Amino acid sequence: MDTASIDALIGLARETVGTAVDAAALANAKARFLGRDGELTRRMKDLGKATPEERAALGKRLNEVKQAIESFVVAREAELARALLETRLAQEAIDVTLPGRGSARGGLHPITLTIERVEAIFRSIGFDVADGPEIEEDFYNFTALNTPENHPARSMHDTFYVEGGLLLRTHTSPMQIRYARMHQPPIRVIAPGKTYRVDSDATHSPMFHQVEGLWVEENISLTDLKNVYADFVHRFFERDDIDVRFRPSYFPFTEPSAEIDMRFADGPLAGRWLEVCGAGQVHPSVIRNIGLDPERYTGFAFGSGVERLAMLRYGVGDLRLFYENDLRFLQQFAG
Ligand code: 2NM
Repeated sequence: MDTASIDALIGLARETVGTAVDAAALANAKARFLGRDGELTRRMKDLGKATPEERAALGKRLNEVKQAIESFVVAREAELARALLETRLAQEAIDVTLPGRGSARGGLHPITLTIERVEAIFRSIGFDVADGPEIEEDFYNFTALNTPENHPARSMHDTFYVEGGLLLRTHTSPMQIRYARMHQPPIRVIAPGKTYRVDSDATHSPMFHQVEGLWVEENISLTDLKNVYADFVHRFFERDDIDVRFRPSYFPFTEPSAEIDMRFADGPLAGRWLEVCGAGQVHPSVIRNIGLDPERYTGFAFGSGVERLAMLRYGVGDLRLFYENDLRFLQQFAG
């Protein structure tokens, strides 16, 4: 075994190990020289064939070569690890100086904003806010409200009936009936929410929102109703130049009944009477149906369309804008 071929082996190993492109190639290169059948291993096995005089020097030299090749492997391992780390660092780098993309901000729907506004005003006058089911029983939606069995509002042309003799509430008053039967006078409550009627055209939606109010106590009169509602409209529209008037009307649940109109002195609607509310003195039968004596207790009730209030307050000309959810419309209300 000649020294030249051993020197050549070192050069070959340095080249092969030093250019291994990844861990697998490096393992192959290592095996090629140091493995069981490796080129160096073979030479070490051949050591026995050398003469005793040669053997010591040759053995020493082969050991040096082995250590050299091992050091090439360790060095290449370190190089590959560092390269891998650098690749990862480059890939995972985040440029913290890039400007952010920002995020779109949500906002409350104008109908929700209107309901919240109405609630805040009536709470400040001492009203509670009732809640209740949108799928109702006939009793709370009609019977307790003094609506006769043959009243047209009960027909399938006007009311959505669902399974089990239930219906979609046609006004928010059933919430007030439920509330009034659970509380003692003085009863001061408003009931806002969704209502449903078989009705659909440019000015009617099968789903719309109402807010109704009810005040039952001893000695409560229509004067109180007019004062409360007039106070409400002035605060709701944030203006003093509003007149309010009552016109005779009819509802099964109030007697007498009235429509409440309002009129702005200024602005685009100036001088026009606008119908904003139905109202009246609570019918004695309704007082009885909420468990009270109509000889002792009287009260008033009213109901307004939330969409109508929102259209007047925000100057919205078309009811359907509230239901289409076009962001160009909705974004104008986002706080
Ligand atoms: C209206 C008009 C008139 C009303 C009546 C009641 C209750 F609960 F006392 F029976 N709640 N709301 C009422 C009265 C509603 O809406 C146009």
